[in-house]
Amino acid sequence: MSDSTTTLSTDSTPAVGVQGSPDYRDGGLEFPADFVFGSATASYQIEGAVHEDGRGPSIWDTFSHTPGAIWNDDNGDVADDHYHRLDEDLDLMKTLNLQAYRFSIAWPRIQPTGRGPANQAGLAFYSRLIDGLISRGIRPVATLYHWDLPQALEDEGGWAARSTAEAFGEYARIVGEAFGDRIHTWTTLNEPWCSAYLGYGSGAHAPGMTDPLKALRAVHHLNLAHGLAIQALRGVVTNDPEYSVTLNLHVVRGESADAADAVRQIDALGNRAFTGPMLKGAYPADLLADTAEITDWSFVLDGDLAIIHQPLDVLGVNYYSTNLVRIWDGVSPRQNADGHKDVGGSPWPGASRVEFLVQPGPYTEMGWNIEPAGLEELLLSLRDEFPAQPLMITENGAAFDDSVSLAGDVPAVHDADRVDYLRRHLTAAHRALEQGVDLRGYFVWSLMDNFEWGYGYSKRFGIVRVDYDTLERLPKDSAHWYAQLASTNRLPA
Ligand code: GCO
Repeated sequence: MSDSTTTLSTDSTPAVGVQGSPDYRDGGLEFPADFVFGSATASYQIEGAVHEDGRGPSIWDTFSHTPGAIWNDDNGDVADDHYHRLDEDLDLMKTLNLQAYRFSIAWPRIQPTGRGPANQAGLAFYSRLIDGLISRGIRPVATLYHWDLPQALEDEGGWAARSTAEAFGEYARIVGEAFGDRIHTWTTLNEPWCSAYLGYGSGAHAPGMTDPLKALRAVHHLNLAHGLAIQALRGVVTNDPEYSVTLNLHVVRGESADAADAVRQIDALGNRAFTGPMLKGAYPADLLADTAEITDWSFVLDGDLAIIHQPLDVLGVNYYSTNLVRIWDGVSPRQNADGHKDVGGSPWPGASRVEFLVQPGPYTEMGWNIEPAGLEELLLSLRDEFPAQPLMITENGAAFDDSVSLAGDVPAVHDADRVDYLRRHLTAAHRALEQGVDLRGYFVWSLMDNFEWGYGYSKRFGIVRVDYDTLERLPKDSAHWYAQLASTNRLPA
């Protein structure tokens, strides 16, 4: 990995000035008094109750019930049963001293077919959640879309169709009218990269398609949906909320200086396809050129870029690990270690000459390399490219093969590897702060073990364990560690 070229944009500078312990295991670091510590979840991953109170089916219901699509044929029918355990989970958040909670609203609970009047029972559930957070002093951070598209909209073309973006604007208006007096931060989309490229390109996520043109159309319609949603929210809310979007930006490193073009292509598809229109009002020219054999992008209509280019109070950044790429020689077996479940299709339309190399460990249970320096590098490169843009880490965390220890008086989960992962990434975040990055907070993924998409319940990301037989919650050592951090703003020694 010497000579590594960097991340996010071809003109950004590699991270410099790394200080303190080289392994990022600093302790005792103080975070600013207004730095927010929270945790994150997503509706389909935790709620269950998929047939209740008028909820319509989503693409994840359909996909997870497709034999072979999910490990062990797991599905989210029950998940963590959060829908029925809302009060218990709110109390749990309070005992963990969380200052903010990032949750997502299931569109099919609000509009069962993605169109038409609001389902009052669906609104009532999230209203209880929001009020329960506020009464416990926890800031509500609401994501409008964490991948559970109403199936009826998929049947009309899903994100490959412009009409889905237009429907999303209307959904945002309904939710804004209902909760626009109480939400602290609105996040339009979670990781549109995954919705577009895993959903319509690789087929690893719902709706499970492998069509490069649809994937690129989805990129644009998700971007458009983001802009339409912010416009709709701004028109109806009555408090003074913050607006954001959450992106899974890719830290792309080249195997050698010769790999610069591979880095550039993945940076274009993975990062600038979203930051370009959202933060600069234009698609990058190299992205359009790289994908010219697939599409001429004529689905981008006059006026769309102005809609998408909305000022954001905060840019949400999800970070887990890095990517290492080079140009494939076309002869040796092509490596494909981009960290995503390989089900046949490619999540990188137009980048068939790029290969993703296996990186040095250690790894989490997802097989993702643990690289806290990548988080520091990402934050610095964002600062360099978008100096005026405040940032928030909206997801960071790790799956490990936890086990319950019955050795003490009470059962416990001694997840030292997760505590170490969190400490190292929070050290990286702190180093970025010291170098002038306007970083506002950190949300650990996840509050509790949950349905990890294509991997079902096999990967445990929670700081709270969920026993999937009894649905009991058990805070792991990492939860106690994080609770101390959240109450003191200081990394425990
Ligand atoms: C994502 C999603 C989460 C995942 C988490 C671990 O980032 O993919 O936001 O829903 O569960 O990232 O893969």
